[in-house]
Amino acid sequence: MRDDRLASLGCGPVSRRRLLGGGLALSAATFLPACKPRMSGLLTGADTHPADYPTVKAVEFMGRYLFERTGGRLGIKVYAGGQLGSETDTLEITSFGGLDFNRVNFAPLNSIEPMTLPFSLPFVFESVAHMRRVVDSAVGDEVLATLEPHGLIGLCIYDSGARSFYNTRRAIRTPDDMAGLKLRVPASDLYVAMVNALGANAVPIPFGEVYQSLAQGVIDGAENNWPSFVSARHYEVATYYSLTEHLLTPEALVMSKTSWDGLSPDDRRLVREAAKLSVVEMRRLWDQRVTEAKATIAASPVAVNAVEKEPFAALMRPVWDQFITTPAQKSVVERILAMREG
Ligand code: BDP
Repeated sequence: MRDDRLASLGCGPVSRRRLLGGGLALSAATFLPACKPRMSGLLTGADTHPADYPTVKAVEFMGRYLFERTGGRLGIKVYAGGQLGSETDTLEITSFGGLDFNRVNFAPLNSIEPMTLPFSLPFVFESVAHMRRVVDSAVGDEVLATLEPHGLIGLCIYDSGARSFYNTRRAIRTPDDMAGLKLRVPASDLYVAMVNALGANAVPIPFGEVYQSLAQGVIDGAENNWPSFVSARHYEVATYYSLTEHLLTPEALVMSKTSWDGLSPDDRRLVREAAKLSVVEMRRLWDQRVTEAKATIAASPVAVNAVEKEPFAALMRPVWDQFITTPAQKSVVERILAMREG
């Protein structure tokens, strides 16, 4: 992250060595912010998506709610478009208190907390309705609560539709069509294993670098939902979108525990209330956005093809056993499956 942006967040750069010297284990960032807690005023948020994306709009909705309810004492400024860095980097910054809110996919949370893995399993959710039922149940709250020891307060869960494969080379109809393709995945070992299990080569790259990597031929494709495929302009270069719909992994809105601890009990209740209401707003915006994205693709040169999902599911199934190993994870998976209709 650029120093002037950190400064605007009230942060000064601290060297990695100083932090490590202080006994902290860091992975990605060389410089991390040392920030004053902001218990009131304009709270900050990060999102990898552009300013008009439903997740950004939902958090801004939350900010307006807080602003109105506190007579202007609290508000949220969302730094959209990945301007503060990749989700992995901004999560680290959030857990150290350099950002107040962060909206991320569950994928980067997989490497932080194993209890987030059940939501990222291929074909675990049978439909959007099933995913919503699960995240609205106690399971959603329990999984969010597992983030607290990592310095993150899980506030709510947003939709992310179904992820499908797209690429620059050919329509994917059967797993054989995946052979040898270099496919971008988010920073999650589960995604790497899942894509490699299909015979492709998984390449973990931050979301913000995918367009360029596709355009330069560094990768052949990626996988994502309709709205991301369109808003990140990946469809301009990857003209085959194959409806594998292998993941219905949702998104999480988290708050820095440092910032949370600085709030009064009343403000905490208000933040939770605002987050809950933002889910309703997000789903409304999301459903609209999916319809718009499909229309954009229908009017573009992209070839969309249906896929028989069973052979993909069968090859991906072993990753369930590879990544779901503890009784607590198994119990979450069982509860997810028990909420299926079919
Ligand atoms: C999108 C998610 C975003 C992720 C991105 C990805 O909304 O949070 O960063 O996928 O693939 O669907 O990295």
